[in-house]
Amino acid sequence: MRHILHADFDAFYASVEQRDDPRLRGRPLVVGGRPEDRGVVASASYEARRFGIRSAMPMRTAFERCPRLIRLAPRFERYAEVSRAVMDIFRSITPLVEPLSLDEAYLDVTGSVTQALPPARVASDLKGRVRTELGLTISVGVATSKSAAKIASDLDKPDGLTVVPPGAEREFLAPLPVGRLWGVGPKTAAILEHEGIHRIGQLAERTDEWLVGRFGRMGEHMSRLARGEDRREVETARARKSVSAETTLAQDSDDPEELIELVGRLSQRVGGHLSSRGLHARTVRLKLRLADFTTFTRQKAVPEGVDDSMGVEAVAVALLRSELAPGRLFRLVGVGAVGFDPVEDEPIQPRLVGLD
Ligand code: DCP
Ligand code: MG
Ligand code: MG
Repeated sequence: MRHILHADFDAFYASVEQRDDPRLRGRPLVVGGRPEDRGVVASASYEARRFGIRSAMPMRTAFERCPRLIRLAPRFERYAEVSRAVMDIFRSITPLVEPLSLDEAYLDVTGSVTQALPPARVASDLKGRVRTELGLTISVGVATSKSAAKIASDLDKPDGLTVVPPGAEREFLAPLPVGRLWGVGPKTAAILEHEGIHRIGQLAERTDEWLVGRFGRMGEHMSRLARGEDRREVETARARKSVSAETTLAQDSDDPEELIELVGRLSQRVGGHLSSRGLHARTVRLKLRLADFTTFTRQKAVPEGVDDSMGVEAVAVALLRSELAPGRLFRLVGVGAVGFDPVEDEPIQPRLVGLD
């Protein structure tokens, strides 16, 4: 059995600002773009949330809800610095840290747990260290799987600690709204609600056939998560297995020119990702699906490594050429890069438009 924590800062950007400037503490504060530029709220302090102010809300609406709101422009460099510091604290208790964004990560702490030190203690010790060393609070979920830990960390914010006892995952999830499940966005949630499925427990009771009929492969995934089954491992960037891109052709094709052009474009995407992350791949892989859905891969090791679009493209196109034949119709092509050299973990942070 594994013990996984999911840790997430409370009101991250806003809390960093309140920590750095004591005059802002206890005040309704948001970080985000200017209302006159159609800016949006990136982060709202818990004082601001009492007015119903939330992330992604137009800044203008936020000011309507609370005219004495304080707005600050984001200082991304500062948040990145705090992020590095918290990830260092996480890595000091386990090497198995998977950052999800600047302010959150999964930690596999199985190796730290003993009789005397149950997972809940590991989590509360961690919260204590973050508070004393960084002057900030995190909320932590403790569970035997990633998805349960992530859901748990959000239930008792701010400064929360929620433990899902081993074996009680399904029971824990059952009363929660389906929208909490990983991968269930507002659209899927609406379809489920329409079918009378409001809680995760109701989803767990549906048969796989029903779910797959409605949602395809995604349905299978949802049903497993709803039953508390999630065997995904905590993956450090180091252990990250591949970067890939694929696409289904508008029409099955055996045209060499079209296929080579497509593989070139996919290679650009994969290569761009490698260069921007400073990743070095040792193998390039081509994925092919024929018109009859037969799917296979061809790969080539590159001892000197590839780290850019040109490198990926050269290998991927060579692999493709040996598969081309008149009348051999392809339905899907994909390009991947695998086998990375060690690099520093680097969390990805989505940025909202309209921030200044
Ligand atoms: N962020 C953003 N735009 C969003 C959501 C988030 O720019 N739509 C940024 C600002 C947040 C940070 O990412 O401070 C972390 O995102 P969270 O979703 O964890 O939100 P907070 O940490 O602000 O609040 P919470 O206490 O709910 O975690
Ligand atoms: Mg947060
Ligand atoms: Mg977060």
